[in-house]
Amino acid sequence: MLNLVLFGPPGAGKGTQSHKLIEKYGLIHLSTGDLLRSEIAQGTALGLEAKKLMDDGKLVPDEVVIGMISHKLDTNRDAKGFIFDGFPRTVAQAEALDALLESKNVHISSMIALEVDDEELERRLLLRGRDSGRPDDANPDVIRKRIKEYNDKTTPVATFYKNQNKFTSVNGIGSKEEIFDSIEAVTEAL
Ligand code: B4P
Repeated sequence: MLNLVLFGPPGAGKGTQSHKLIEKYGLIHLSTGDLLRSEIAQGTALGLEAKKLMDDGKLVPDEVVIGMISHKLDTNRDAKGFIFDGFPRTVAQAEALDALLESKNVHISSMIALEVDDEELERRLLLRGRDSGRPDDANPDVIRKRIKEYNDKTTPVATFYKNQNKFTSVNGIGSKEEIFDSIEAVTEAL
């Protein structure tokens, strides 16, 4: 099984590159951001709670996202592999993911991190906010808060995978195709 974690700050292009990887390798896309936005669109209790945090640039509690991922793994037992997009975002989530996968006798193949500077992240997210109306992309203060949450709580996840010799980073600046070529090279070498 090919199980990839796509890693990087908000707006690094995880969602964009996930779609290209799915096209090429036929993997199942597990995006916690998309799963949460779907809960919000359906107006569930979980969605209402998540919306408040997301609109404020904060992370949703670990147990909520771990539960969503566990459910998705159970409902896709015949998958060729998964792309974890935007998950894990804390070390607790990374530990929970390892335990979940171990119970199914599978493991993470690699974490691929997209490196993009803060100025470019802000530019991309504001642009998307204008086009998509995503509330967490519309406000520069919220964007900066998301980047701070990433620096405080999410960057240690890279060390977690470095310690397992599963970490590679690629330049996340350039055309979407150029970046995909770099990701593909890492994937083919696995
Ligand atoms: P996510 O939905 O995961 O979104 P993201 O980090 O903002 O974006 P991504 O990196 O996928 O960027 P994209 O490709 O779309 O998270 C949203 C919120 O959900 C979080 O803040 C948090 O509150 C909550 N959440 C999600 N997962 C969680 C978890 N595990 N635990 C707790 N909370 C969680 O690209 C962004 C833009 O850049 C797009 O417009 C794209 O077109 C553009 N772009 C992409 N590549 C480009 C390139 N090469 N050049 C120029 N522009 C590019």
